[in-house]
Amino acid sequence: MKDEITRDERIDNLKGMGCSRKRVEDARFTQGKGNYVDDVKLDGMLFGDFVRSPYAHARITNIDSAAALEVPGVLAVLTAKDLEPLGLHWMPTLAGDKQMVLADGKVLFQGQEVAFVVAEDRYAAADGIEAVEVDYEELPVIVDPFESLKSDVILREDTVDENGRPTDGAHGPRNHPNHIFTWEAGDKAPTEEVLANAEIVAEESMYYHRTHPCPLETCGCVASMDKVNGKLTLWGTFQAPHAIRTIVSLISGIEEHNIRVISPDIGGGFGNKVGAYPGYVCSVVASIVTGKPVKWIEDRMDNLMTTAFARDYWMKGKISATKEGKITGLHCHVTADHGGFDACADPTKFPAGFMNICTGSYDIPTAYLAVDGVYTNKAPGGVSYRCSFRVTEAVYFIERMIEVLAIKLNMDAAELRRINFIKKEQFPYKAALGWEYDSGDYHTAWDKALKTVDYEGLRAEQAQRVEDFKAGKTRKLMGIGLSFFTEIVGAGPVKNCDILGLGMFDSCEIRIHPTGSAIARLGTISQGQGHATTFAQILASEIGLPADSITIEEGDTDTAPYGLGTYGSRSTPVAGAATAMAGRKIRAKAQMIAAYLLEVHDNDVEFDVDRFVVKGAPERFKTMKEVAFAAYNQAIPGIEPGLEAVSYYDPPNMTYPFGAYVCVMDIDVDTGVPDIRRFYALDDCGTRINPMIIEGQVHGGLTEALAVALGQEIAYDDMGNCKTGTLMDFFLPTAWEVPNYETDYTVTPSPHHPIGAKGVGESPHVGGVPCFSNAVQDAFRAFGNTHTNMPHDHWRIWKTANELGLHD
Ligand code: MCN
Ligand code: CUM
Repeated sequence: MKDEITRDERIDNLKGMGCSRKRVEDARFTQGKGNYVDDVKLDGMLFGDFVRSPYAHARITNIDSAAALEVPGVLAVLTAKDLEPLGLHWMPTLAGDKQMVLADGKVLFQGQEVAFVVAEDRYAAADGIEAVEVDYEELPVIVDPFESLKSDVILREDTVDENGRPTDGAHGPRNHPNHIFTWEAGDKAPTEEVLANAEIVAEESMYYHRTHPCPLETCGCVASMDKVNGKLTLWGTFQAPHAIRTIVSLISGIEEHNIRVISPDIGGGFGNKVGAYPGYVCSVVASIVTGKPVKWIEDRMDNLMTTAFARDYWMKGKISATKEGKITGLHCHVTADHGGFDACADPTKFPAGFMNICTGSYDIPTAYLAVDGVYTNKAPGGVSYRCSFRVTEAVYFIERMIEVLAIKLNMDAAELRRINFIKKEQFPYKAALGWEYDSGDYHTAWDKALKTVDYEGLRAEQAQRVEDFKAGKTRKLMGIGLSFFTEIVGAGPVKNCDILGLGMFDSCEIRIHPTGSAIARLGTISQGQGHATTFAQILASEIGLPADSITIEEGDTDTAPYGLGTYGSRSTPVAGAATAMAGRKIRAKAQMIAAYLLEVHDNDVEFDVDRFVVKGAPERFKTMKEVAFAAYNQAIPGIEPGLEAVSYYDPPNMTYPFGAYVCVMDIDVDTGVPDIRRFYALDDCGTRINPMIIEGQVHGGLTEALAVALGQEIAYDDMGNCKTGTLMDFFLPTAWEVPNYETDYTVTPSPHHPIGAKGVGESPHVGGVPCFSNAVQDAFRAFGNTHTNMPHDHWRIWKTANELGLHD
């Protein structure tokens, strides 16, 4: 048979890996046809909402629901007393702590859930909330973690024995009632020795402020208990639907096969939707009690004030080097403010996430890290916002320490990085704090970045600007922000990563239909990342059917294979690998079918783009489409009918994407307003599946990085009032603040991933925050600045200028 199209055209037709395939999900999103949780509307559906505490720390002496129950449309008011007999007034957190579902005698943060009002609609529920009378007795409030560790005030009475002494926590002994854990990595004594004897030591303390991902869609769910057949269906904004099913089963006692969890379209997750929230539990209970579906959807204030915050890390570092700038040691201590409950969502063995990647991209022989988790009167959470499990904090820390060291050495910060990078030939590289970096080529990326932006030229311009400023010719300073980051994504090997005992593998199941199209289901769930587009591309390349003929489905636990969900940029490293492996199983069977059809031995055919070809006889082939039909149409001796495969993939290691970012900024010293003139981002995420989607991820992550670095904060006053609970006070950047981003790449494939891909979703945020921050700090370097804390809003920048005497 003669080919009607060329091989290149056949490759193009697949829209496989490497193609900037347009996002298949956008047709419905841009036309208002998405199906979000709040779009789920069921017959007789009720609405539940919370009475929340106005106080950050108070004892509850009485709750009177009588008046609320008189409000037209209000059907029930649940309090901790109602949940207690069911054992549901507290729930386990993903961090091994427990959390009140509804206030059990006291509240620990402003906005804490006190009672759940169930009504016929949202308006009646709101009226009901107003009518619930709660008597509070105020208690002393602690919002500072350092104060907390010194205080006599015991925040969590459930964590002390009868003498008020702290009982052991999930991560070992605790040294104070308000202390949660100490977590260490590396070698303490040798590191201290290196630091004590070093030629140069730079020290700095920095605060990575509390922030919040603030997804467009807030958290919510619809619980529907079908009492006739005993099935509970739970629609929700879940980043990990299977894990939620297992947790709901464990805490409710409903058998897991009777629970169906569905994550429909999700309007952004960013880590905010990983954890389990009281709203889920209360909705389920309310549905069981009333026998009707119950919806709970946060409003913006609920979301900002009470669900998973990010960061709140106080980091103290020491870094040592030779006079020539070769780094010899790193010491880091973190005081981690976890709020009222430790509701972080890290793998079990990592209470401070992967903070021990804080040696960064540098060959640092000796290092030590200790993290102390602390309770305060703030909202719980901790792991969210494009963080890769605290990698954001780690990278901010090391990229600031490098700048501080450069100042101390009076050295160029780009050069200091270059001479300390882990070299290409050192990979796989075993870092001092335990990780084995799978691959990297940092020098190539760095040189490319610096060359593209004309780094030397920029420094010359900056020096001239300083002269001009001193001569009174300008009031604008110029900052050059550098950052080089290494991420650790793809949790993770089951041997060291689990959540609540569930190993962090992931999965893909593929069914090929007779006519040569397919459906693949995964254990992950897209929240905007475009999985339906990109996973089909992986498969197209693996099995030779066009991506346009492959449906990707995620998020329904009744149909999708068990997986641990989407966060920590793990979908590509783990589920993407499962997809490739399942595709290869399909191909292996298809090869046997093709060989049978071509009447040759299995080994005499080989796969080529979209077909199996007889070796040495390219005119003899069977296309994948033909093979698919044969799988259902012919009785092939020794081969079962059908063409399906499933893969559960346990990655041998994480993947280590990296990147080189440069930000050029002009700062008006009199107004404190920064003007981002240029932002260059080079990312290396290994094999690139869809360059356009990667670029979109980078644009989004950088914009969120800009937000965090330049103004966004969840701030509290001394009484524990959240000062930033609305979008009036919480900075969300718009097109107005966002610069044009230049993106670039290098490709260093992961050696252990079946297609060499590494994750990318969080990289731009992880690398972007220090880059923006370094740009601000660098503008003031010539005037004696070493470090100021984020967020660098106009006021704080102005204040820095003022303190440096630039307004005199
Ligand atoms: N990709 C690719 N080639 C690679 C790596 C990734 O084409 N080498 C594509 C993937 O196929 C996928 C996207 O890039 O379509 C992101 O993939 P990955 O890096 O594996 O990250 P996840 O899919 O696991 O997404 C999670 C990550 C996290 S943890 C946060 S937080 C975040 C982020 O994604 N939340 C997001 N990006 C987000 N983007 C949107 N729009 N919405 C969110 O909530
Ligand atoms: Cu840590 S934010 Mo993302 O992992 O969903």
